[in-house]
Amino acid sequence: MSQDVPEQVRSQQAGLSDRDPDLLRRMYRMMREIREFEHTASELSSAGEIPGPIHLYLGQEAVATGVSLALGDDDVIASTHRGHGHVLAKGADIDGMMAELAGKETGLNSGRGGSMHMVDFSLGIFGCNAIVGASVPHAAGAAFSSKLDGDDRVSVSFFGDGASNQGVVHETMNMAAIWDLPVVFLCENNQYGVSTSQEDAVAGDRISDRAASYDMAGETINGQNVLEVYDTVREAVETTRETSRPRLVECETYRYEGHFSGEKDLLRDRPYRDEAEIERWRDERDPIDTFRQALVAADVLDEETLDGIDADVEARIEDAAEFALESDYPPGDRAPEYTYAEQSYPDFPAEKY
Ligand SMILES: Cc1ncc(C[n+]2csc(CCOP(=O)(O)OP(=O)(O)O)c2C)c(N)n1
Repeated sequence: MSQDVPEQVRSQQAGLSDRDPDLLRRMYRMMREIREFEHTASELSSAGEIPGPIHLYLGQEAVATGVSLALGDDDVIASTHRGHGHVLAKGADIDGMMAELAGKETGLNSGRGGSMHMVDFSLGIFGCNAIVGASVPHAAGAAFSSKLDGDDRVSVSFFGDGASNQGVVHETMNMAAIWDLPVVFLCENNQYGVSTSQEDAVAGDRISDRAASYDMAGETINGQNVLEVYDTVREAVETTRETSRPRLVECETYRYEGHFSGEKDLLRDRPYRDEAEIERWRDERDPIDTFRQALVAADVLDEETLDGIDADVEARIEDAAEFALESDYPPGDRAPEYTYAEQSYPDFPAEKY
């Protein structure tokens, strides 16, 4: 391998030809789908077609992709305010997601939830969440229920570097360790919590070091390398499934866009991070570009095939946007529907718990 090949490409190229080509194709396609979905969502948001703010996942595609492909269909995820990528990768309907963002009746949650409240229990998607850190107890709760039910589902909670400082995260890790819950705590360290650098907000060198306090394994990996995320999380999930011991995985990643869709207007001339820093991550460590270069260099997929996937993905997301725009809003008098529960857990097997 030439010394001119950037490290981020070289590390992904090693051993590529021994891997399942179908899995590699799925990884590439999934990352492209997330990126295209987010670009389109951003355009729709700027055009006023999406009510409320959205938090884009651009730059972090390798994490959602690597994690989801390492999970079984029945495994559970609990997501954050930056959840589109997680939900898409776990298999949610793309049309339904786009329509949900636009607040339409055809949306994944009938347009009542929007960007930060997408849920699909049938796919093990236990919801995105606007409360920072809340995905962590939710995933642990799902893991507790798996344990009581005696099934072998593992739950994954996505949370950020900012959330890693929340009390509820630490309480939950402690409880998960005491109760032997099958949960993987998946920290996406994208370097910032709103405008605060994790360097200024997180004590210690690594968030994963905190795992030791809760008697569980913890590691920090390169979240821009989809193969590394997949391998690490697969191993973590399978060990957790076998032992019912929780684990902590920290993925180092980066968000390209602002904290939320309205950030530019809010900040004006007071940036909290350097443009050069953003460019460096984009140029040297982009998860999709570097993976593509590695696939081509290793002769696993050629440019033409990859261009074909790109075109296919673009058409699919365009269709989803059209579907969302052409769908109807719920009629005003039906807006409160699904907002309040009409009955509570009629089938709840109280005697079991
Ligand atoms: C309990 C709580 N505190 C504060 C907020 C406001 N808030 C929304 S997102 C965010 C930063 C979260 O940072 P991080 O966990 O690193 O996730 P990222 O946005 O980087 O994906 C904050 C403070 C909130 N929504 N909930």
